[in-house]
Amino acid sequence: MEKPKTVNNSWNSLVAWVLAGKVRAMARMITRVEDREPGWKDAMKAIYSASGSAKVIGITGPPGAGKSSLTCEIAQELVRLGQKVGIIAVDPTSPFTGGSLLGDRLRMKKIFTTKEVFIRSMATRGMLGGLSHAARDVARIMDASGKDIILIETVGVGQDEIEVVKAADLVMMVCIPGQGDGIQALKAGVMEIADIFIINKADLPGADEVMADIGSMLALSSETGHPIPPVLKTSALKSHGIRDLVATLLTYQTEKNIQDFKRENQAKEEILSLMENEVFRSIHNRLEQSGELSNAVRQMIDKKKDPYSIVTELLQQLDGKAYLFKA
Ligand SMILES: Nc1nc2c(ncn2[C@@H]2O[C@H](COP(=O)(O)OP(=O)(O)OP(=O)(O)O)[C@@H](O)[C@H]2O)c(=O)[nH]1
Ligand SMILES: [Mg+2]
Repeated sequence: MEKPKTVNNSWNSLVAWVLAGKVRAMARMITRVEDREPGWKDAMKAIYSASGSAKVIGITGPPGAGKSSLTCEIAQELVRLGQKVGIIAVDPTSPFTGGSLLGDRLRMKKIFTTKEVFIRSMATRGMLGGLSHAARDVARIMDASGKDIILIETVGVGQDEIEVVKAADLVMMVCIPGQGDGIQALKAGVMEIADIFIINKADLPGADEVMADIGSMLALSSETGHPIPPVLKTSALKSHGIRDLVATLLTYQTEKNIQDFKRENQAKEEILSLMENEVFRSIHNRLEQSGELSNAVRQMIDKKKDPYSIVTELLQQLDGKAYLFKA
């Protein structure tokens, strides 16, 4: 069990600097929270009330659709409008971590060195407590540190990505001309979470066809009573359509009942996943320290016991706390 504690000194000053909007402190706090350094939870508690005002935008779409390029363009436009921007790139191979972007190093450098924009990359694997949780923590730290808009760029459109963008207030789905069958593939699970559709690379042929495909697909789903999300064309390469897109992002209001529903689900998921991590960690530590885990492993390897009985017995020994795990 963790003993109750106040935020220790090194956390104390760090938290104060984060709340004062200091970039280095923000970076440091993110790392320490990601590493689950002792006291991380108290530090998160301490910043919680200062968070909640930033708009978190998830940017998802198939690999190579131009998510990073668009993120860069959007960030620049937001800065032009006086907004403070945080970017979370959930992708180890993201151009933000070393690749080239539109072959335009200068522009990238410009955004890297703008003090209004803070960019943070996050590996897709091995985040303690899960990816969605990690992204949420990072966004919350940026938020408390005074960022107005937080852009989360994911890689691909798989289950992990859906998890990540679930932490967002608004989800932008980036599509491209020639995606054809891809649009069909998007249907599964992703369509429901997208609030805005972008057809990027509209400088290439076929943009109108994709727009029509998406339009008809959305018209079908609107029969279920959902409002039809806006569909916009952009070219990150030529900086076309970016102003309209940003204006839409800034003014977009999810319908009140959908927003409430989303918030409730997000809160519920956050509480449950924190709980899951904590309960598991505490039981794991306990079994490890008491030697029960290694005993059990031995018994299983020696075929003296099966894993099912082992788990049932271990749970029964947990001071009556086994009820936590009943179905
Ligand atoms: N023609 C054209 N090319 C673009 C546009 N936007 C991005 N690209 C190019 O598309 C390629 C992929 O761009 P990225 O921004 O890295 O795409 P991404 O979706 O972030 O890619 P991953 O993160 O790898 O999934 C690059 O070669 C870009 O130069 C656009 O509007 N038009
Ligand atoms: Mg990218």
